[in-house]
Formats: sequence, structure tokens, C-alpha cells
Amino acid sequence: MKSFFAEKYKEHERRFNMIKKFVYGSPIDTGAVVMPVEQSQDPLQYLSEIEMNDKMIFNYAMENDDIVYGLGEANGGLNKRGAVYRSFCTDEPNQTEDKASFYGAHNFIVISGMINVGFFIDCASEVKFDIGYTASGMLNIEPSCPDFTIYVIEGKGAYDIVKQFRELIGRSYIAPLWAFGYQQSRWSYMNEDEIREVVKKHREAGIPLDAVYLDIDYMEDYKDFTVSEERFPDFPGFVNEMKEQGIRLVPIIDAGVKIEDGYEMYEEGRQYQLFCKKSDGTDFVAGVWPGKTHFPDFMNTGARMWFGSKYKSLIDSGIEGFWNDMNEPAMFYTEEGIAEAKEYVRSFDFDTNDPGKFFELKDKLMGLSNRQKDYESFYHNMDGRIVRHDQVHNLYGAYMTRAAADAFEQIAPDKRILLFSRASYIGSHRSGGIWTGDNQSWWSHLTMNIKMMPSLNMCGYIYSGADLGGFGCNCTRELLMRWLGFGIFTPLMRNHSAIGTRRQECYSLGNTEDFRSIISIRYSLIPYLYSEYMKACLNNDMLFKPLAFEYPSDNFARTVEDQLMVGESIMIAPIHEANAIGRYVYLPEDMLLVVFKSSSVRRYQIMKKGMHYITAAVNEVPLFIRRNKLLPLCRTSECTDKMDTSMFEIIAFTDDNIEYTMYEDDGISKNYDSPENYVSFEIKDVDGVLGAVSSKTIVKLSLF
Ligand code: MIG
Repeated sequence: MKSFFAEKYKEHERRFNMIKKFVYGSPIDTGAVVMPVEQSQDPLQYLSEIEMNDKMIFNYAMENDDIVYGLGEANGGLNKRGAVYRSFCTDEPNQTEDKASFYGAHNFIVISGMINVGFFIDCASEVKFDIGYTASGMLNIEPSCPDFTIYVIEGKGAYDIVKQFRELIGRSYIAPLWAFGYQQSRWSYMNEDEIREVVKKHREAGIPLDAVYLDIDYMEDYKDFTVSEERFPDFPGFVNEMKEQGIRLVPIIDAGVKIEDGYEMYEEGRQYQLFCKKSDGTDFVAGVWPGKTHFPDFMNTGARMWFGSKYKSLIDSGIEGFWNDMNEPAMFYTEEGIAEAKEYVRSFDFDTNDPGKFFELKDKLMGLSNRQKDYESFYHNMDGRIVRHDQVHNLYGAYMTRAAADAFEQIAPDKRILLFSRASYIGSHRSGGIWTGDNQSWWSHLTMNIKMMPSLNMCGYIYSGADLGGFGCNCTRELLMRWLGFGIFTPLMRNHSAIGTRRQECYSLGNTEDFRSIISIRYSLIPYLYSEYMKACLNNDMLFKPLAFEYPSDNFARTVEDQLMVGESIMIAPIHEANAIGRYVYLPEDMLLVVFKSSSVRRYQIMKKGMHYITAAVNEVPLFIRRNKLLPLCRTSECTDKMDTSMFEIIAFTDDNIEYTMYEDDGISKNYDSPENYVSFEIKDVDGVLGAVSSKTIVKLSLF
């Protein structure tokens, strides 16, 4: 035993010696890193540095077949080569292929090939990554300011480097079990009755459901921490009524605070100097949903404590989860921006006959939102240090998430509260999850969702997911079905859509039977998914892995981007094309194909390593079980409160004794380390016949 620990310790030591820290200028502590690492005295290896106008540019010469992983919530595929990424939290609802910035800023990349090395650029402001765009073999990293820290991580391979990085940044946020249920959202549920209707229609159709979201319309005039009395006359009573049906309500919280005399948040924030300020000392004003708003100074400890404490009234009403929105922060307009635009309009002369002038004008008007100039015009008081916003832009949303998470520790220390944010910076993965913001009902965004999940996991975001069915544009029945066919594997499984788009609740898109079947599969998978999710969080591991992380020496597996390993037992190959009857799948080893038509109706086929075409109708979900691994399934239920984990059906593809350790707890308290949380399933050769032994009852054993 003693030597076992000694070995472990040596292993740990060895690994941490492989993380080196290089400090440039005097960086702001972003809070991303929790593991102490001494500043390295060695020269910076791997990267060549050039200083230009007070800025540093780092170059790395890539080999032809190097893969570059990482960047979390970013455009493109799993391999980030061939594009420029600008790490700058941006409200980008139009996520076309050319967009360089999304809502999160996750500056961690891993280069994987003959040499394996990871870089984390810990920098509170913008960082640009040119990954083989300007020159195909050249990786180029450009922080926008002279103050930042670079961590260089060496390891046996990409997976090993990711795990070291995750230890460096600390344990990921852990969501409650109910947040693994199916969740329905739409921007435009106006009142109690509309929500009752949503729940009723799911229950009537037998479509499982655990939560309904409250978008901005639950508030009174978009004022944070208010609830419209007109539309929710007895809010605590309504929250309770829903809970009795196994439904949690999840309200949205926006970053901006409405300017309105007499409104508590406004009055207090102004009185105690808790808002971001302009250089003349007045509170900065931007136009967002409530009209004119102030932005809480989340970079200030007092402001964070103040804002965080406000969640209490909703928690006291019975609320158990929140989503934080608009915290890049998103700005529609400022007075200064409008004034400049007006000037353009005024001076535009129709008679000049210069179309160029027209396009200038158009750009001016189109560029009113989220202007760089506005981000450069207000300041934070970081506990005494005054910092211009653009210098810490990427931390704003992360610190809003932190404000909420820290407050929850005070308000409900023993309970897990669901929390996820739109904007994020590495470090906020310890406070909450993220959703990936405003995607569209496009097939390409389903593809992007699939490819992004492992990248998010690399950066610590395990409780995450995209708006299933797509937020903007009109969704079709087929797209929603296929998207759910992938969404049943993502921890956050939420159907969300924008006001004005085609209704996208399952019951709004024709016959409900198929939706009921597909979502019921999720509910029988929850014990496995939750178990693998918890193990990923507790061990700084990933839930979604690229094939290459499990089969590093398989050259073909290295290039596969739309198949993922989900936990230790399964591989998925979602269908993400319109009008498809199936797809090609690459199997890096022999596997068992299971095609689910519903949680209990399935077909099986043992398949050999190699390329295959598999068929799966729109209402079917294929998955693959790895050799000598097992998949436990429970009976499906209408919500997680009614989940029954006393009996399991086990599917396994085995020719040997195998074991699976399932993590299971009460799903709501924080007693993660109890040995009782681990239940093991064993399949053993008993007198030449494979049988099962377990501390849990197994109803049925399907061995292949
Ligand atoms: O400007 O609250 O990403 O999920 O439905 C849009 C309304 C504001 C953006 C979020 C979206 C949410 C919407 N919000």
C-alpha cells in the first residue's frame, strides 16, 4: 500500500514538472489557474518569440500532420488548423464559417504529432490564434497586451496534456442530477399559463421532461431579480406547483441593470458605486433589453457579493437553477455610438453619387452593437486597481458566473444549484457550465455542436450543450430529431429557440411518438451518462473524447471528427446530414452496434474494425459499445425524480471477465467522495457460462 502511494506521488511530481510557467509584463490574476506553479527560469521552449510595438508574437512551426486541438467554444472542427481565431467574448448570433469569435474565450491549445505540447495563454484581454491560416505550416499566437502568462505543458500525448491542464485549472463545476433530464425552453413563454401548457403537452404525449426555462419575459420590464406580478401572480406557489409535477423552472439573469428610479438594484448599485464607470467617474450606460442599463462591476469583490446575494430571493421562491445571459457584456448601442451614426446619416449626401459612402454608412449602422470603442470607454475597480474594460474583457462573464456560484455557497451550501453562463473564460468552469449561445437551425450547426463538445471538455466545461434544434431560424422535424439523437448524450439537453421562429417544442412538429421514444432513450442512459460525467469532473477527465485520445496509434482514427467516445464504454456516430438514411462509420476496433428505436426496442450487430455504412432511420439512434465494456440501462421515466435505479439491464460485448464501476449519489448534495457512491457491476465466467454479479439488481443481461 505504502509503495503504491509513493509511486502515485512520484507520478504526480513528474507530471507537474512538465508544466512550465512564463510571465510577461505584470498580468492581472485571472483566476484561471489553481495549482501553484513556479515561474520558470528556463528559456521558453517550442515557441519563438518576436517583440513588435510592445506586443509579443509567438510562432510555432507545425509538422504537416500535427493536429491542433483546443480553444473550447470556437468555430471550426476538432482540429483547429486552417483558420484565425480571435479570443474575445462576443455576442455572435450569426455563427457562419468566417466568424473568429464566439461567446467564450478559452486560450488552451494542444499540438499533437511527433511532438506533443500544450499552451495556455492566460490573458484577460484579446488573444489571436492564427493556426495555419496565413502560412499553412505556421501557428501564430498574438496576445493583444504585454501582460499575460504562458503555461507550456509537455506530455506523453494530447490526452495526457489535457489531463495535466485540467489539474492545473481545478475541478469542474458539478451540476445536480435533475439537470440531466430533458429541458424545454423558448424565448417568448409569457406567463404561468403558457408554461403550464408546455408541461401539460409533454406529459400528455408521454415525452419525459425535467425543466422549463424562464426567458426574459418573466421579469418586470427586464429588471434583474424581479418577477412580473401580472404574469406570475403567485411565483413561489407556481414554482411549487411545477415541482410537484417533477418540473424545475430555470430563470434567466442578464448582466445589465435597468436604470430606473426606485428600482432596488439600480439604487443600491449607484449608491455603493458598484457599476462600471466612465473616465469622468459617472456610471457607464449602454442600451440592452431593459433600455438604458448600467453594468455591475463584476471585477470588484464587493459588487460580486452584492449581485450574488440577489439570487437569494429567487432561491427562496423555490428556484434551483439559473442561466446567466448577455455577459460578454452584450451591448446593443451607446449614446456615443448613436451620436456618431447620426452624424454619418446627417452628412450623407445623396447627390454625391458615391456608393462607397453608402456602404460606409451601412457599416456604421450595422456596427452599433458591441463596439470596440465602447469597450474601451469604461472602467472596472478591481479592488483598488482601475482597469479599462477591454483589458479584462474576457473575464467579465466569468466573474458574473463566479458572483453567482460564490453566493450559492453562502445561500445553499449543501445543495447543488444548476448554473450556466453564455460568456466564459477558463476558470469559470469551476463555477458553472456553459451553453454555446445563439446557433441556428442549420445542419452545419448540429455538426459544429458534435465537434465542439470534446474541445469544451478539454477546457474544463463538462456541463455544457448547445440549443438543440437551433436557436435562430426555423427548425424542421427531421433536424430536431437528428439533433436530439446527438443531444441525448450531452449533459445539458435543452431545446431552445428564439421568439419569432417556428415553434420547436417536440409536440409542435407533428406526431409526438418518435420524440417520446428518442427522449426516453436519454432517460435510460442517465445513470451511465451521469456516472461518466461525475467521473470526468472528479478526475479532471473528459466525457467526450476524440477517437484519437483512445486510439492514439490509429492513424485513421486521428482524422475522424464526427464520431466521439462518450465515457469509457461507448462511441457515438451521430447522423448530421439532411435526408440521410445512415452514414459511414469508422470502427477503430471491433464493436457492438446498438440501434435504439426507443429505450427498449433495439437491434444489435457485432461489427469488425474498419469502415462501415450503417443505417438508422430518423427516429433511431445508433451507438457502439466497445469490446469488454458494458453499458447499464435503467427503465425510462417521465422525469429524473421518478428515475428507478434499483434495476438495470446490462448490454455488453465481451469475451472476458469485465467490470464497470458506476458512480451514483443522491444527485443534489455535495458528498462526492463517499466510497458508497461507487457501485460495481461484474461479468464473470461462471462454470464456462458468462454470468453477472453486482451489488445492484440486474434485470436482464444481454451479452454479445
Ligand atoms: O438578445 O433572452 O443567447 O438564449 O433566448 C438576445 C433572450 C438575448 C440571448 C440568448 C438567448 C435568449 C435571448 N438572449
